[in-house]
Amino acid sequence: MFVPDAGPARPVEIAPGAVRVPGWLTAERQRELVTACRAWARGPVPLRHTALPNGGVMSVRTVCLGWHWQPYRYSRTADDVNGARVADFPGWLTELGRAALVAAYGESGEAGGTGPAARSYTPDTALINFYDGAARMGMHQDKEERSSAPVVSLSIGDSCLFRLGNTRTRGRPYTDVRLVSGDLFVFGGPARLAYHGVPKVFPGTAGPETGMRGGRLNITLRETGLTG
Ligand SMILES: O=C(O)CCC(=O)C(=O)O
Repeated sequence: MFVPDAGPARPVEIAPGAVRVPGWLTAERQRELVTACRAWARGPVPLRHTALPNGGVMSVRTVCLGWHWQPYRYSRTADDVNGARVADFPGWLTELGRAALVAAYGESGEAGGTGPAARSYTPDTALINFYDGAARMGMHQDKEERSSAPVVSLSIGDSCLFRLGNTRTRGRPYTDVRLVSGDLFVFGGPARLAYHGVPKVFPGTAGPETGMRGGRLNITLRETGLTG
């Protein structure tokens, strides 16, 4: 039900393996995702600020599907929140992830010839991040996964500055990209372990069509490579 309409969305390569597809999600599909995210945020595990090992908390609020992420591992239960098992990863999100790889990389779904074909992409965790106007995400790598399959990232609501760095350091060189509501961003192949982050959200930049009252929603789909 979430397969995108054939439309004007054209992929733009930001770096080898890292592709933005502007406006990939229609307004209707953004609303459907917002509705689904509202339900997931109610439980069984609530949306929460993730506690960091240094005693701090992330400014972003997150809830997970399939596998629960906490610094720096995955588990089936949210042991750092309420101990509940996270909601299942739905089949329609797998389809959405596969369609995203085709939109970003073409029919083969291959990132630079090194990624899996789109039809075998089997994301099994989703991190749903909610940013209010002051929230940020520091530069980090997504490296708790054992699979090297691409990360699929969807943006809804307020625009943000997304920073795509290199695979060696948190610093330069990096490329800043403005992600707006409906954008798809995929990073795989040579970009799979690139540092990335969100230094800024631009409050009040979303239109009313998403059904959100403010803030930014980001959904990342990943293959953990874990079993059990
Ligand atoms: O919000 C974003 O666009 C990035 C999210 C992210 O980097 C993550 O969940 O690891």
